[in-house]
Amino acid sequence: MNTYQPSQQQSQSNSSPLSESVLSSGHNTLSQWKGIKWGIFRRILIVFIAIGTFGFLAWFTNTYIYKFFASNQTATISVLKKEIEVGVGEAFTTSFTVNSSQSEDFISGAELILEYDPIYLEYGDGGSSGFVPLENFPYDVIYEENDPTIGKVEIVLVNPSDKEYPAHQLSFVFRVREDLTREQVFGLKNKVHIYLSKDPKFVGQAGGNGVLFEAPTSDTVLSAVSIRGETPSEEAPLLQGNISAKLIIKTRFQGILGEPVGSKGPMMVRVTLHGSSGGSKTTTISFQPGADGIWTGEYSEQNLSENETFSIGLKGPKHLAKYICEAQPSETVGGTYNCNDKKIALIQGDNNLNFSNVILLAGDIPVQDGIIDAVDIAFIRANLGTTTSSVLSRGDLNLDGIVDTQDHSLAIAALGFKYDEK
Ligand SMILES: [Ca+2]
Ligand SMILES: [Ca+2]
Repeated sequence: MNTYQPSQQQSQSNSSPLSESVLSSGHNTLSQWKGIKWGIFRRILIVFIAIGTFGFLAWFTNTYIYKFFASNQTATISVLKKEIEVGVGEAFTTSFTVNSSQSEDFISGAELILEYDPIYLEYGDGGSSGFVPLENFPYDVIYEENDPTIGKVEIVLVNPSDKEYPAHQLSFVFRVREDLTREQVFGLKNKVHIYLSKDPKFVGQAGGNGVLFEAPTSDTVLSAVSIRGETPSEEAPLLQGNISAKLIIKTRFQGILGEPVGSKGPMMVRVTLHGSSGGSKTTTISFQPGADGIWTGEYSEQNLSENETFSIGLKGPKHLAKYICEAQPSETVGGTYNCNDKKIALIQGDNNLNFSNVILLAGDIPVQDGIIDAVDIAFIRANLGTTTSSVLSRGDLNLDGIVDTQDHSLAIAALGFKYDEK
């Protein structure tokens, strides 16, 4: 390093009024003052060099070294369920996972655009946001702008947790427009697509350092949606005979242990008789609550054949469908009863069918689609603490007059079974 030494001449020509007054007091004092002045200058110089060096290093590291070590990662998109079939007015979720190329990468934010056909589809299910928060993949919605005239959603998500996941699931709810005419549905020859627009941005970290993800450079089809024009086909009929059976069915619903506090009214349950001949018949029956948590529904069925035995399917208003093959079934663990036979013989007159030792799992809330999924869970989560009747009619699973964490826990518990029995 060059050491700067001021010459005698320079010092003299640069002498200030202050140094002149010192000069008059004698030569010894003058050289002392010069020494002090040079000391101060040297310290300032060192500080400046230090600041400059550190600043340069920080800039250099940030510009070159950092990017060299934290080279860009590739973010791949996997679509969870591309083919979707829904009816008019029905909601569905479209989901995908973002996988980073290294398992220890942590995706901390995403900025993406979804595109859909606004003639057939709506973003969201009537709520303010269409983003479906999932417990294991926490993201906060920072920005969400939906343009329903062109079918375009811009959304910015930030992961507030510091957990590292090898893949991140992102789910969004859409709905088939309720005002679709039959002509529009039948005129629809092709499926309706939802796209993740090209070049979505993902940012993240790996081992504490920033990582930039290279995302797909073309549009990705997230969902290919078929819209059902009509209700499912007619059931095949039961065998005809001359038995008039009165069915007295007792059942229990998951989470309801006694007399309901909130809605005391009947629970409307779809009861399906499946005959051994392959025919079936579905009737919606009202079930009345009892103080012991057992609900009873009664109805009569005419013209049954003595040559036929049955299984009985029950589908509660917020519940997964359950099939029962015997008059007095039981299970040791709620939700595990399972059967394939048709062993119930119905006789003339009263038939006591005590299904109360088999539980009907709760969680497929209205509008029901035969599955407990993110749409059901998200509705309950979004309405925790709510007591308004419109929300209770959908989300209050244990009928205690409030949608709260108990309902959430019930739905989560039933999530392990997830689907209607078929
Ligand atoms: Ca559902
Ligand atoms: Ca409740």
